[in-house]
Amino acid sequence: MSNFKYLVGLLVAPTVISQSVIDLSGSSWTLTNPPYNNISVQGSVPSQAHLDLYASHVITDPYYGLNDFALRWVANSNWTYSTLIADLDTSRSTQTWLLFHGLDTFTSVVFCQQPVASTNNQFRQYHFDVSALLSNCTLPTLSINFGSAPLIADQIAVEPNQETWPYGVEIIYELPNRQFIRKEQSDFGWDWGPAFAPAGIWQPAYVVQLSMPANASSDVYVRNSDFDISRMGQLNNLPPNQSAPWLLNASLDVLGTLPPGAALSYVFTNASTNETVSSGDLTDVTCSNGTITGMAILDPSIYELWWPRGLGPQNLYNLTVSVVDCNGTTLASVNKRTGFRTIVLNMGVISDEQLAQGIAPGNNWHFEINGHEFYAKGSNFIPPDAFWPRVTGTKMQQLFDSVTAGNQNMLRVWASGAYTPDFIYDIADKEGVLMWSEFEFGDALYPTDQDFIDNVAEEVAYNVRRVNHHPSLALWAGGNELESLELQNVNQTAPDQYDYYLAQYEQLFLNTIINIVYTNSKSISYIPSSTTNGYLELNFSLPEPMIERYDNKTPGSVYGDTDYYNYDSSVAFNYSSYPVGRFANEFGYHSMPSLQSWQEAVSSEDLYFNSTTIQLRNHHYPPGGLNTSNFANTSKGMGEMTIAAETWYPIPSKADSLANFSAWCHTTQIFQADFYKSEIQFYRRGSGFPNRQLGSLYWQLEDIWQAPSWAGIEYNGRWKVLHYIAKDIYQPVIISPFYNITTGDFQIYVTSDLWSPATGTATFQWYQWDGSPITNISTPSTIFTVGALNTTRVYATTIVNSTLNYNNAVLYMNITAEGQLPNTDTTTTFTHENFFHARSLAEAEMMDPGISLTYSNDTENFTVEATSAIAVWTWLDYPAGMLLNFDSNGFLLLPGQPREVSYTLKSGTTNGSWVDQVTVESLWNNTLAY
Ligand code: BMA
Repeated sequence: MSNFKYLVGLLVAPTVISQSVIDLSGSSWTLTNPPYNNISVQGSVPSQAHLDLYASHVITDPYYGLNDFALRWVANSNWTYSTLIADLDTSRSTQTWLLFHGLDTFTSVVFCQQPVASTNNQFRQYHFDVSALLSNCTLPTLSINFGSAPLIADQIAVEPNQETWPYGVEIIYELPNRQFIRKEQSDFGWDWGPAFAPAGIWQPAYVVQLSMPANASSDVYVRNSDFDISRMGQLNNLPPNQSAPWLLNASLDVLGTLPPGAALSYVFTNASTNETVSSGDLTDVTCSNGTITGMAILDPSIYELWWPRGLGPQNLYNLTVSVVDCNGTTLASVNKRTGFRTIVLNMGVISDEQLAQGIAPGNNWHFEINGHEFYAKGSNFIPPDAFWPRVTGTKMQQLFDSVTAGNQNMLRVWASGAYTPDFIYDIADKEGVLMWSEFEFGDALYPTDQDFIDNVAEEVAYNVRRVNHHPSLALWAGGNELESLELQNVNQTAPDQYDYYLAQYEQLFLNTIINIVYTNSKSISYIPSSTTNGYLELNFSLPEPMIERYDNKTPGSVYGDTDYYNYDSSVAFNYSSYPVGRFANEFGYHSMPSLQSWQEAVSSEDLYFNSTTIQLRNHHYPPGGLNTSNFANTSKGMGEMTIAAETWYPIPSKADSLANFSAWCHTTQIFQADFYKSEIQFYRRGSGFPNRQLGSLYWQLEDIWQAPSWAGIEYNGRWKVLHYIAKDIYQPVIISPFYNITTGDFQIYVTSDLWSPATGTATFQWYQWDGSPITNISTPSTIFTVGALNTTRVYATTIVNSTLNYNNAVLYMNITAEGQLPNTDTTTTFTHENFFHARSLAEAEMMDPGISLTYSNDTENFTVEATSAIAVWTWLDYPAGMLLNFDSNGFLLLPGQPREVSYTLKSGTTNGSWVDQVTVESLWNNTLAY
């Protein structure tokens, strides 16, 4: 494939000739490894060296076996991508620019065999005027030399006067010193991923040639733009007036020279009908440093609001903003799809009105969409691949289909990957998934010398401007666990240096970054750190507008969001161990991927629970360096999964070693799902408790590769037990049990995140495992009304030994309720079921449920039925090599009550023969030794 050139014809006077944009994407590149140059293979753009070496069979699949370690040499090498730029006009009188949307990371750029520049930030857009070099060019070559990021990071770390931190502040996963460089932090390893530290032109690259006729200074090319739609008078982090007009601020960064008197115009079209909705000129136009900015006040009555999934429709508009010269000629246009909404993270003081409602004093910590509080249901998004260039739109659409099928309305885009590409935000806009987005800093403190700050400032401005128009953009956070973990680390290990490092933290996150966000966006809230107690004061007239609360808490008051991990599985279902905050932004426990996923990455002789390969692919706990013969850390994480499985479920011990491995993997997934469900229902119940809890985002949505992790979706898109269970417990109206093992106190609540009350009936029945009802405990049905975003108790008792044989008793509960989904005027019937057992299922007197599975060609659904006893954690499974999800899975079956299960086929099969390979099991199968 050759470089692709397109001409942008301008409909103007004959003196202006066309501009030319050459897209450097494709495979007309060569990849070599200086200084040895003993490797020379076809390279491509966008790509990274590992991917091109793999495509050329120089290396095997980086994800296979122990290649995480074996391919360290690739990260430790230098790589050069070079090409001859076809179609480059070397003769014409033009202004010529090289434009890179992403270089990963340390490069020197050489054009026409002459040095252009060097770069040191994966997240910046770079543009270089190479007009002068072109006038001297016989052979238009471009070569980009990438230095080894791990080696350069090590060199930067020992530069004179370089910053240091107390031991342990930088969490080292595999490769050290990531905090000195502006590259995806998890490229150096994380507790769920490998450490490939790839290098390459990972985003599109262009040559832009602008016409430069003698009398024309008016050819411009838009390289980036910022569209901000807010309510008039809106200030960041504060709830705006919902009846105010909309304010559009548009700002275009251009290559070329803006002519005197340049103006801006806009057109909104409805994105589904293409009809023009409004158009006009922007006012207050200013030009400075290659940026032209203007504004318009928009009549709110003509735009439909955008809502997250489940809360209303996702109305979208295409906005075209054009640069127009004084003759009325359009010089350049940029079109972006956007939407009208306000989204605010409200961290304001709890009001008297809220206090009167029974909400605990302190500060709020919840999101408001278009002025409405809502319950944020979702998970944390990590890089979907260690190599971004191979992340396709199809894969991301499938992932977001899983997110929305899973009843999630918000993802937290975690802070140590890469800034999300626009095509993913576009999917989120369309699907109605809010994206809490973060700057790429995590689990370390960072330097604050001027070069570092300046570099970060460019990165932040570019990315804030690039993505600001997406209605799915929900928040900017400075970084991951900086306040809750990093500053605490310093405080504990070196308290005398706390003020010094705190000042640096504030310089970066509460001075530099916040001001860039606030300058470029009025519509988005900011927090310096993902988990935070919020602010003490927000004052826009101060140079540092946000004064943080830190631990300045009043006893009895509730502040901030929570981050909770507890690997002592013995207390997993003890509600008193969970944090009581306003919002849960991280919590979780790791599990194994399925056998089908393992088989993609591990040879058959290594497919057993604690094989060397499996242990070394488990990075919880991370190796903490490059030593791969120390198994102490991974053993601890493997042990945690093992103990949890053994504590809470029958222990698989199958004669067939592969079946045993599969059963073990699956049991770790059941524990994970069980634990998350317990936490999610606790957090959701908090919506009606004094802490007024309004969010649950579990750790983590998806996997970066095939390995043990906190994910609910495996690397190939397959749902773990967790994703099914989260789907179930994220339904709008749920019933859930709460048991205090110490007192025997047992209560059942109905919780709703609808915006109006729902009314229904809750029923309960205790059964023995053989399916026969237990009648000596009274369980009358209850009629209930649950308020908007609230919870109500529908059952309370005390469970004591004398009334129940704990090990032969399971309580089944369900609800049917009528209510309205937000922004609809029709009544919907909501149903939900749940079950409870007071003791570990490891001790339960379970019986063979005799499960049958049939498939109907007419309905194209499966029917699953327990014929002889209760089945718990009923699990339908499907073969490797295809992707589907069932509409429900991991459920309880009462005997004689068949359940129809539909599915969504996503990829991998063209004929229906797979339906015969679908299997069904339940936890009972763990007791069988076949
Ligand atoms: C939190 C996250 C991640 C990490 C996860 C699991 O610390 O912010 O950094 O991967 O927990 O340990």
